[in-house]
Amino acid sequence: MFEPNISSNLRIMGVVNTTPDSFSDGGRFDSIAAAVAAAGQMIADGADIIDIGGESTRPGSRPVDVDEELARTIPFIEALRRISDIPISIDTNKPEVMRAAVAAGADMINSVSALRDGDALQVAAELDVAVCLMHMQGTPETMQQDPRYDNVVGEVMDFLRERIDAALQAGIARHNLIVDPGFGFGKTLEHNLLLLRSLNRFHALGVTVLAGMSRKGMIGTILDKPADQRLYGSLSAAVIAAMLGADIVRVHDVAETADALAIVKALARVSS
Ligand code: 9MG
Repeated sequence: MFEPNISSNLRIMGVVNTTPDSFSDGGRFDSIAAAVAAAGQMIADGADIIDIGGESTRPGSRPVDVDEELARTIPFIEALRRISDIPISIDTNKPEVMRAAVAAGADMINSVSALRDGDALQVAAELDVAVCLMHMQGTPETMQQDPRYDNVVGEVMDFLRERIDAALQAGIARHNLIVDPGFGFGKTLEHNLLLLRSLNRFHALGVTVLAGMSRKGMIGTILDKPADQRLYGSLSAAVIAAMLGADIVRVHDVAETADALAIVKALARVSS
């Protein structure tokens, strides 16, 4: 019999990107105002964390330089911090951006390279904030070209175990660690589905578990629909992840996800 394993601390992370294609407008000031408005709406809709990124990690995307990433994210973090005390996550791999973001008011680092860049491990330890370590095979530019695994769940878990050990060795507290299998980051549809089926196994790693599938290619491939028509598929994926013990779901559609997860939370309140 299937028994759900619902987190007692299930949270929604709302995604706000500050890449130029995210907000079409005339200039930097307008885009900050638009991003703050988008984040404010997410907070009103039930977000528990806001994730802010200044470098796209979509398949095929190219890296941006540090000054550009700082210019896109730091004024936004400062502006959001002025209007809300919501936990803010900075989606970056760059140690300089991590430092500046935390100084501007961020509470968490979301590293899709699992702190493998430069002295990111040491910087994260020094900053003493929550850190998400995500699995990715390859880099965003090339990762979807021919991803291969012999045993995707085992290999992703081994990688995350190794990164947890590296983080602990660097002095990052275990209570600050979050792991994420990295749906869509160097994975075929089958790899993603195998990871989703096995999500409850990731709790054996002994830290918080985050899952992000919102609007991703895995949903688009199953439904044969473009990104703007993946809401119901994304909600289904969020509910499955929550039933399999995800503690944090990273999503674009906060209001709809909050309703979907309210049903999951109701289920957690009754025992079998
Ligand atoms: C930045 N980003 C895009 N997708 C993501 C995912 O699935 N997890 C995390 N932690 N970050 C992501």
